[in-house]
Amino acid sequence: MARDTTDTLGAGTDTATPGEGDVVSNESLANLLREERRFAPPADLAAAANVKAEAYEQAKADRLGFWAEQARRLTWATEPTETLDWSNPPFAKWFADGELNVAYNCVDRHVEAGNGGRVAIHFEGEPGDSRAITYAELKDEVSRAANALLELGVRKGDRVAVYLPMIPEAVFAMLACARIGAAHSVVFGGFSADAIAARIADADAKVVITSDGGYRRGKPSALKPAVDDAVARFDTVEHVVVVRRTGQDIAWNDRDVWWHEVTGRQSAEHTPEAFDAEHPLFILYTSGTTGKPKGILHTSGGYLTQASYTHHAVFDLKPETDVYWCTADIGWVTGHSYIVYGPLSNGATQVLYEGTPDTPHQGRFWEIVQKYGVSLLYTAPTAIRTFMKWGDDIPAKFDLSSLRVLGSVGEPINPEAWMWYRENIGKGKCPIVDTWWQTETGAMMIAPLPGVTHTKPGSAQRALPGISATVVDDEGHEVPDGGGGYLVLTEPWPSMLRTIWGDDQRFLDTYWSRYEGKYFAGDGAKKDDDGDIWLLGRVDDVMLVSGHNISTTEVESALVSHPSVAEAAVVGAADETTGQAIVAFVILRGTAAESDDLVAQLRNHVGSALGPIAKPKRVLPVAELPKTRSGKIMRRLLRDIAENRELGDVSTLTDSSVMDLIQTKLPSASSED
Ligand code: 6R9
Repeated sequence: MARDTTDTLGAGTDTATPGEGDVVSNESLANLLREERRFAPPADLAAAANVKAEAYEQAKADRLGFWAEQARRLTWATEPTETLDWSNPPFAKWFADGELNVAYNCVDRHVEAGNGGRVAIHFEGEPGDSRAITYAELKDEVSRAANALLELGVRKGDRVAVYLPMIPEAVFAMLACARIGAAHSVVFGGFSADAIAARIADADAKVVITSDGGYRRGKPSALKPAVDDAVARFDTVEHVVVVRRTGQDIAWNDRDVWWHEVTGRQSAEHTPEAFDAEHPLFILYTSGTTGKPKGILHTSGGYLTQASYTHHAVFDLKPETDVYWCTADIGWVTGHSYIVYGPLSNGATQVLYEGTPDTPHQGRFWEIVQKYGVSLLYTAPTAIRTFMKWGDDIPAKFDLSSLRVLGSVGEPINPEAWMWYRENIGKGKCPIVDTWWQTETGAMMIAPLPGVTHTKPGSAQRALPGISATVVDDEGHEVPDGGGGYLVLTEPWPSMLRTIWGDDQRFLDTYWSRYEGKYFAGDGAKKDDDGDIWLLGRVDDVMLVSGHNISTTEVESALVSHPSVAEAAVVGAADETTGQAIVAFVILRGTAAESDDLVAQLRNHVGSALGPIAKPKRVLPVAELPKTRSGKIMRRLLRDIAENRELGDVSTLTDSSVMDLIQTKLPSASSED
C-alpha cells in the first residue's frame, strides 16, 4: 500500500491485494530505467561549500569519530564522552553520557552569540498577514510558553499533543515542550477527532495545544471542534490550550485556556535545564501496512546532531545570508526536522507559510520566494508535478534569482519533474538535492551534497557521510552495481528511531527481523553502474508481471517523461495470464487533450523507454490522483479500482471525491493491443 498516515489507531487495516501473494518474490527488482544526464555543482558553490568531498573519506575512516565531531556543532551542558552504545542492538544509545537542552540549542545560543536581532521566522499567513520573529523574540516566546506549560502542570517526561495550523505558535509549542523535557506528539492539523483521540490515548498526553482554526484555501477552517470531540473521550487530558488565529466562534470548556492569556502572564525568562542525550524529544505517528499507526520515538542528542548536520550539509546553509523555506507541514517529520530542529539549531532565517500553493493564485509559492528572497527551497515531488501541470508560465512571472539550492523529499522524484524543477525554478543554476529518509530515520540519509555531487535526475545517489546504506536481494546479499532489490541501512545512525512508543516487539518485527543486523526500510531500490542509489517506491507497491518485479516508480517516470503527462500513478492489478498487469492512471498537462490515440502513444512510449515487459495494459487519463495529506500517492486505492473492488479506507485522503471522479473513468479504459 501507499505509505500514509492512517486516521485512527486500530482502524484502516489493509489487506494484501488478493491473488498477489507476497510481492517480494525471489525475482529482484528489474533495473529498467536509464538516465544519462549529469550536472556538476556550480563552481562558486563548490568552492565555498560547508561540506566538501573529504567528509566522505573522513567518515569512512572513523564513522563514530565523525559523528562525535558533528555532535560538537551543538552546545552541550555536559559534553558526551561516549558516542555510540550498541551493546543491545537494535536499541541504540548515542552520546549517552552527554546532557543538553534542545531548545537552548535552537534558540538561546544564537541570542548569546549576538544574533538575537536575526529573523528566525518570516511567517506568511494564507490571507496575506505576515510577522517577522527574531531569535531574541523567539527566546521570549518559547520561554513564556515553557513557563505556561509548567503552570499547567506539565513536567519533564510528560507528553503534550499539538494540533495546530502552520503558525509560529506551532514552533513555539514544540520548542517549549523540548525546553522543559516534555515530549511532543504533533498531530497533523487535517486529521479527524478519531485520529487525535487515538494519538492522545496511545501517548497518554496530559495537555493538548490547538487553535480555534487556521486559514485554508481562502477560508477559516476550524480545528478546535475536533479536539473537543477527542478530548471528551478521556478524563486524562487536564488542559486544552487554544491559540486564537481565525477568531471564529468556538465552544468553551472548563479545561480550556487561551494561549495568549496563559503565556501572556508569564515571565520571558526561563532557565533551560539540561537533559540526558537519550531523553525523549518527540513521538510522531506513522502508519503501518496493518492499520495501527506506529508512535515513532526520537530522543534528543543524536537526533539533533543529525538533523542539524544534514541541514547544514545538504542545504549548504549560510545562516548570515540565506533565506530557507521548507514547504512541508509541521505535522510531518519533514516539518519537525527541517522546519524546527535542523534550521533553528543552525540559526537559519526561514519562511513559514500557512496555506496552500494556489491561494489566492497558482503563483503563490513563487511570489513568496520573490518577497523574501528565498535562497534554499525544500518541497515535495507532488508539489513539483502539480506546478508542471499548472504550466511553466506561472513561475516565469516571478523573480526567482535568489534561489541557490533546491531540495526534494517524500517520494521518488521522476527525472522529468527533476528537470522541470531545475529549469523552471532553478533556472539551470541550482543543484537539486533529492533527499531520501523516513519518519523513522529522523533525518536525511541518502542525498547529494550540493557542492560535491554530480547530480543525476531522479536519483538520491549516495548515503551521506557517516551513513551506511545499501541494496540487498531477498536473501540479504548486497546486489552488485546495476542490480535491484531492497534498501537497507547497515549501521546505526544518530537520529534513528529508538523504538515504537510502548511496543518494542513491533519495533523489532517491523524493521529488524527481515535481515539479520540490518534495518529494513521497506523501499525498493537499485544501484546504477556507478553504485548510485535510485529509490523505486514502497516494497508493497512493487508489481510482479510475468515473474518480473517491476517498480511503480520506473513506469511512472517513463510516463512523466512524455510531454503530455504531468503526473502518473501505476499499480499492478491481478491478471489471469501475467499474475499482475500494469495499470496506469495519468494526469495530462494543461494543453494535452485526452484521446485513444494519446493512450496508445503513452503505452508505446513506456514500452520503448523500459522494454515491452513494462508496457502498461491500461492507461487511464484522470483529473486527480488520490494522495495522503502529506502528498504521497495512495496506490492501494487505485489497486482497488483497477481490480473492481470496493474501496478500502479512504480516511487519509486529502479529498475523497477524487475517487468518484476516477471511478467514472473506468468504462473508457483502453486495453491491450
Ligand atoms: C521524509 C518522509 C518515508 C517514505 C520512504 C520512501 C518515501 C521519502 C524519498 C522517498 C524516494 C525520496 N520517500 N523521501 N522516496 N525518494 N527522496 O517522507 O518521511 O513520511 O516517513 O515517508 O517516503 O518510501 O520510505 P515519511
